[in-house]
Amino acid sequence: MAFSNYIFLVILFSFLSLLPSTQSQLSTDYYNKTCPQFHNIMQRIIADKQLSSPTTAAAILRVFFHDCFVNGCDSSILIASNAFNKSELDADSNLSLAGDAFDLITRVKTALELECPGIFSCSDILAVSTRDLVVMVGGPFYEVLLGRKDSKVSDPSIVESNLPKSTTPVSKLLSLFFTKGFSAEEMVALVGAHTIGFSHCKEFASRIFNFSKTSEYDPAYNPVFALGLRKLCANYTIAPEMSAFNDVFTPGKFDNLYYKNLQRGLGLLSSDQAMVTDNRTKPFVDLFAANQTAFFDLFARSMEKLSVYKIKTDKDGEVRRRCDQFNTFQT
Ligand code: HEM
Ligand SMILES: *[C@@H]1O[C@H](CO)[C@@H](O)[C@H](O)[C@H]1NC(C)=O
Ligand SMILES: *[C@@H]1O[C@H](CO)[C@@H](O)[C@H](O)[C@H]1NC(C)=O
Ligand SMILES: *[C@@H]1O[C@H](CO)[C@@H](O)[C@H](O)[C@H]1NC(C)=O
Ligand SMILES: *[C@@H]1O[C@H](CO)[C@@H](O)[C@H](O)[C@H]1NC(C)=O
Ligand SMILES: *[C@@H]1O[C@H](CO)[C@@H](O)[C@H](O)[C@H]1NC(C)=O
Ligand SMILES: *[C@@H]1O[C@H](CO)[C@@H](O)[C@H](O)[C@H]1NC(C)=O
Ligand SMILES: CC(=O)N[C@H]1CO[C@H](CO)[C@@H](O)[C@@H]1O
Repeated sequence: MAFSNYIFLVILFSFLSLLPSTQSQLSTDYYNKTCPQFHNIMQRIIADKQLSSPTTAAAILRVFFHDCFVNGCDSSILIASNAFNKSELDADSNLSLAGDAFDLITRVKTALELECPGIFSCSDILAVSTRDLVVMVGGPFYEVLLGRKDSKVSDPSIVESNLPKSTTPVSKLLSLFFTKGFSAEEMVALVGAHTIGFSHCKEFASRIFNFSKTSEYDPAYNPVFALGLRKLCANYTIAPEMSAFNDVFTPGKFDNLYYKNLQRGLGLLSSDQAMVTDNRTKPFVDLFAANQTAFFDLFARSMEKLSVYKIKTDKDGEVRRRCDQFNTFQT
């Protein structure tokens, strides 16, 4: 009797350890006892930062996306390279991730370390800051579950294959998002993040200069828009910081104009514009262009999903003391 109970327990325990424990450990109350003031502290710093640097919201939204898509939302993107090791930040695709995002995380982390040392993970800071800034610029609210741990690795060699490029064709974009469990509709909603922020000229230069034998610029562009971009980017090879807004009409506001732009040939990147031509993505572009509520609902749900993608738990993570370094390398 005792023996069979023992067997039963052993079986039960080995069964439990097979369950995906990652998500069940997250909760909105995770820091209620250990760091109850965290949200007040964060909100003050986030609001100050966004008001003084209005590019912060877009910067952090993109950094969050890049963090999550490369082996999960675990702050591996925040690790700085050192003389011995390269980190994700060294990979080509990270080129031009805006410094405002990293600055904000450092400020929040410093304040939270004073309030509740060693408690609050950088991954949770990144997830909550992203949500708060999306809301601040007019986007939808969504719940962010808490309790992520920070990664102990940051590998530049896996960045390239996990992130989309402006030149990636729709089929490849779809398969990239499918592999990570996102549908075509969710992909189109997430890319709606391009309703804020900007892109450097080099990301769309091939669409506006020497496009083909018969056309100087991509005929998918609205001609007036294309000529404006050609002027703006005329010197981009000697002034690589030259950039254009992703949403030409309301670049600082989170709304559905991005999708209306695509319908009028005002999609900045080739990957943007292609979504309105491909019949697997076009229905969703049309839906979100016609109905902002539908866009906001789906964006919020997709961000909730993205925010828990491949998160780390106790075994494979830690709470970093500094967001840009693993604890092992800190003095
Ligand atoms: C189809 C997939 C996507 C492609 C090909 C793509 C590509 C790009 C490129 C090339 C830039 C310009 C970077 C620069 O020049 O500095 C950019 C900017 C941006 N991307 Fe994406 N992206 C995609 C999906 C997403 C998703 C899913 C999000 C977030 C949920 C996102 C958020 C942003 C933001 C906010 C910016 C502006 C950054 C800033 O102003 O600092 N993107 N994207
Ligand atoms: C945790 O704190 C939040 C915000 O103060 C509150 O809304 C929630 O009810 C708390 N949860 C628990 C279990 O105490
Ligand atoms: C470099 O990375 C390797 C593998 O992740 C790690 O074992 C090593 O300790 C790291 N060294 C430094 C100085 O960061
Ligand atoms: C376009 O191509 C021509 C000939 O190949 C070249 O002389 C010119 O510099 C190119 N223009 C741009 C903007 O790259
Ligand atoms: C490009 O450079 C030329 C020469 O330096 C300058 O006259 C012109 O104003 C610049 N154009 C733009 C759009 O920056
Ligand atoms: C898209 O178009 C292709 C070819 O025109 C067709 O074979 C396919 O069934 C269409 N797919 C959808 C989802 O409409
Ligand atoms: C817009 O989308 C929302 C959410 O999906 C839906 O409830 C609403 O009926 C739609 N409005 C119109 C005018 O179709
Ligand atoms: C923000 C940041 O550190 N970005 C880095 C991305 O990678 C390039 C190298 O390809 C670095 O030069 C950037 O500093």
